[in-house]
Amino acid sequence: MTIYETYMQRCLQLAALGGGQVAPNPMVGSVLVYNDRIIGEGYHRVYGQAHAEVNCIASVRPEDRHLVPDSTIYVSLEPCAHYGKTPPCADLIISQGIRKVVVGCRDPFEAVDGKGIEKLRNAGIEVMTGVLEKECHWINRRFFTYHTQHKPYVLLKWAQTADGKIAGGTNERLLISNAYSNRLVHRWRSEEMGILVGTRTAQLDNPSLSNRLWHGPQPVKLLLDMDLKLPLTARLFQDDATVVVFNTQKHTLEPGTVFPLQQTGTYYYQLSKTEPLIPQLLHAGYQLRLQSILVEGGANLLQQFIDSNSADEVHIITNTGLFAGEGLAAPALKGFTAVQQQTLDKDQLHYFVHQHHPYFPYHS
Ligand code: AOF
Ligand code: ZN
Repeated sequence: MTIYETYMQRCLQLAALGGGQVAPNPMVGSVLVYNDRIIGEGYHRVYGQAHAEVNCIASVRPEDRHLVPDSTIYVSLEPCAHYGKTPPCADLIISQGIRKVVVGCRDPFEAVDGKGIEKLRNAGIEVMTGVLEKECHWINRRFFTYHTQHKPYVLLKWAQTADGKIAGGTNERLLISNAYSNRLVHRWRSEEMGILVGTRTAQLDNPSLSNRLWHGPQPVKLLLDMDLKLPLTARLFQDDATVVVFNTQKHTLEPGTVFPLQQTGTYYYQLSKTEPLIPQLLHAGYQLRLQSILVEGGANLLQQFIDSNSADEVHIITNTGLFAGEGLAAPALKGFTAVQQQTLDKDQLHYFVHQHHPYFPYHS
């Protein structure tokens, strides 16, 4: 690892501390280094508040202040160039007299998108880019997918038996998961902006789609129910979360509605019966500003995401001690590689994470 990578690694550690607090903004970390000594550290802590660079520079002790212009600032994401909820970080760096900036990766957000780096260079600052670029991109993969591909980052999740079944012979529920995996699933839910299920799953399993076993934010519940078959007595409607029902009959979301909404409740989003489903769902997710969606079933919906090459990551919980024999087969994965396997309890529950391009270890 080069010295630049070492300090960028520190930026990434700091950035991760903003997890769960800053979405839909990216997680960003920054360090200020004078003569191989860190004199300042900061990260984007809370959505709408100070950016990483601001916190980093503010953290410098009074006795080190005079060292700032001769220090190098490291940032895991390009410093911003725009007036958003806070003034541009590029301006702050310039006003501090800092002469060298090391950037992890470019910010794809259209108000920035290279303009921060350009602003710094125009001010005569030396800017080095692309240090641990893949890692910096990975930590904000939801934000990047949303801004560059104009769709949410899609994660699929299911639980299966040792012989690859997700339901029993007559579609009956199998007790595949346990307390460990239930809590893990609730954590996964809290990390995404939306959770999607199809009608049959909602009818047969009657899931709450809540994350009550974890302390993170509750994502928007997304129900695919083209013919509005699910009764409002279903469990997923019973708490005060926001639900969006994708259907072919009615639309109650005002144009321009974006998440997070001020008011919770149940909203209807109308889709076309004739257009392909998955692109419509991805477009709706983008329009509603959902940067990520966790799809929890059923098998048919999951398979449609896989077949249309629209899934970015797959999480599978496997109960290696349970064999179903007859039953509903788990979706068939194509073009994915397992990048992580973890044992969930001492005997039989394991979980696997699959991705398309596993270029470095999974950390989440
Ligand atoms: C940075 N450093 O720590 C972060 C940046 O609404 P605002 O003002 O908070 O701006 C949000 C945008 O700023 C966000 O979409 C992303 O492009 C950038 N985030 N930039 O220089 C940071 N969090
Ligand atoms: Zn900024």
